[in-house]
Amino acid sequence: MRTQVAIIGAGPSGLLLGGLLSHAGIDNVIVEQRSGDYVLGRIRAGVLEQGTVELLDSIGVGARMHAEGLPHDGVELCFGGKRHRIPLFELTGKRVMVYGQTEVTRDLMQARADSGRTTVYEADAVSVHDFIDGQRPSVRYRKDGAVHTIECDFIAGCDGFHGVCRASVPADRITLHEKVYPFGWLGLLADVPPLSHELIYLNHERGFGLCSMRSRTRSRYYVQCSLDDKVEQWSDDAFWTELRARLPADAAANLVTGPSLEKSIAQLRSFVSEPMRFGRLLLAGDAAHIVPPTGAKGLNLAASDVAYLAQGLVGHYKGSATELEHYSERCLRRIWRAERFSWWMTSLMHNFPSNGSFDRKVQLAELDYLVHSEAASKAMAENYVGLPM
Ligand code: RFL
Ligand code: PHB
Repeated sequence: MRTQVAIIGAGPSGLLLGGLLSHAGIDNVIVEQRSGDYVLGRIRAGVLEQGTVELLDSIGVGARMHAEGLPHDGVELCFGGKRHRIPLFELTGKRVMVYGQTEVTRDLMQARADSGRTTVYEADAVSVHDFIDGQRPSVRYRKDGAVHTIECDFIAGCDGFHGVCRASVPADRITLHEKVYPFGWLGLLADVPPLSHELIYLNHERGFGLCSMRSRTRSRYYVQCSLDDKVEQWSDDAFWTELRARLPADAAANLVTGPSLEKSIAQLRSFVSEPMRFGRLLLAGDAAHIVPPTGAKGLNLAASDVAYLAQGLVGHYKGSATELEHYSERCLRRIWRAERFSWWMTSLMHNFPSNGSFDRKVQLAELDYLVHSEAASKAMAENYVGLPM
């Protein structure tokens, strides 16, 4: 098989890049190791920045998002038993869209199926070759017992944190920056009406909590948990009891509980690999960087990476190398600002095992300042709704 761009991974990065390239008339093939149903079963992000919404609109896949997604004008921060609203729209003129990553993925998959472009699901032993110095890179994979090769001009590594692309770069060409946090998030999805019409981020002595949603009838909640916890140890009852204990009394009284549809534990990590281009291999999304989910930035960063990448590739095929040459630099500037914001919000909202009473008091003082200073609220709001591309 021969194509212009071979995309590894059919998560949001790979599917969106495929959509942008197809829209610009650039041929592409996506190779994914899992099945489509498996990809759709991973419950992850819920908050889209306006830039991400506009990108989905630009390739004509935004209709269901606008019909079913929930535009939010504010978020709440809760600490010391009180709720405080950050009026995002009032402070920035921008809102965010609550629409699950699963739904974004489903819409992109549908558009891809309609376009007739090739997506290979359940590809085994995917490997990438001849990208550093060669002009003719290739991708190999095994499917139904046979080995297949894709010859291409470029390989886009959209295969997530555990993917094969970053791992195939010679160690002396890449620099990794990493911070692992000493706790995780236990998430629960349930068909119960959300506690409130906006998201609530909780800072509590017992640990962080988050009340989010997927629709007016489906809620997504998280509680900070220990890294040693196993999801099987957490019954639904234990989850609801813990969440209720972290909520202020008025909110706890409104909490509607029900059986979980899904429960999982996510580790929190900050990670950046530099650069993002290695000859004809270009990394995008979680393959190149991870943020802790506290700032709701992971999927949005993946979207801005692939927007820059699509621009670079379109430029290349029109005869201009400049945009592709600056791909890493353009992405990394935005990535580091999102890394900083995500690290800051994680530090502000969680109970760190090493924190003493002094650190705890400083955390509360910072929250107090944040919600009572317009300048501080605005700085948070600007980052939360997404810095300009
Ligand atoms: P993905 O989604 O991991 O997709 C990578 C795909 O590559 C495939 N793959 C391979 N394919 C072929 N060959 C191989 N060798 C392969 N190895 C892997 C995988 O099967 C997979 O299908 O990466 P991508 O596309 O870069 O997308 C990134 C986002 O998924 C991620 O950043 C977000 O989910 C992060 N995130 C959030 N981001 C937001 O913007 N807003 C949020 O509200 C938000 N909440 C979250 C989150 C992540 C969470 N977890 C689970 C860490 C909440 C949580 C709890
Ligand atoms: C979610 O709804 O899953 C979600 C929302 C906001 C975050 C993280 C996750 O910061």
